[in-house]
Amino acid sequence: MITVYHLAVSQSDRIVWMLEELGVEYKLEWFDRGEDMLAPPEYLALHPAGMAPVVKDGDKLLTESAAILEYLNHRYGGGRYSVKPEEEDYADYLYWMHFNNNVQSVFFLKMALGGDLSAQPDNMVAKTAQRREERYYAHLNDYLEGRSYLAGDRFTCADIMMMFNLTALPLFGGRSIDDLPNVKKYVEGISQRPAYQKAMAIAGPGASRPD
Ligand SMILES: N[C@@H](CCC(=O)N[C@@H](CS)C(=O)NCC(=O)O)C(=O)O
Repeated sequence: MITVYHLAVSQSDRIVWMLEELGVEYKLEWFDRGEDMLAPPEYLALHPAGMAPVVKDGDKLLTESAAILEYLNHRYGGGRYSVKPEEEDYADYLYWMHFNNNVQSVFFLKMALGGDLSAQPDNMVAKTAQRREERYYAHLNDYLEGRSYLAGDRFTCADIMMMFNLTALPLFGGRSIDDLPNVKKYVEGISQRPAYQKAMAIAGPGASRPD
């Protein structure tokens, strides 16, 4: 049995979503953040990395959401939500799987700098973060023109990696997508997936600890 150690609210909602897409049985263990908004000591005790998501499959503990998605998809889904090296969209798949790192690093810089990057024109770090934020999101919006998915014309793990950034980060001061029509349309389309809706009801930003 797979156990998902879910920290609320966190990127571990991606893992619940993947498992719902795959129709694989799992157990969810719920952890609330401490008053400092960080993972509590019980969560840190699960794994040396101490970061959500943490997943257990048999005796194996896994962290890093992109790695866990690939693991689950290949082990339990025959790899159907990945793109193979010989397929045309392989490079796009890899690129968008890793794009998460860019968006997350800009988000944390923005938080560390007080949330308004434009207010600090003489701060080189704020300038860099602002330029990166604008360019990354503009690039995503341009790329999504006429597309429903990130890698080719089918749903993949890259879409699972992306959605948290577009839907959850704005709730905590991350860049809004309201002025990005292609991104908004993409989010609306992916949000229709029954597995997404079920996963968000269980472990998304609006979910609460099960009884
Ligand atoms: N690259 C990691 C990022 C994990 C991460 O940043 N997790 C955050 C939650 S979204 C966390 O554990 N925060 C609580 C803490 O650091 O105490 C992944 O994709 O799994």
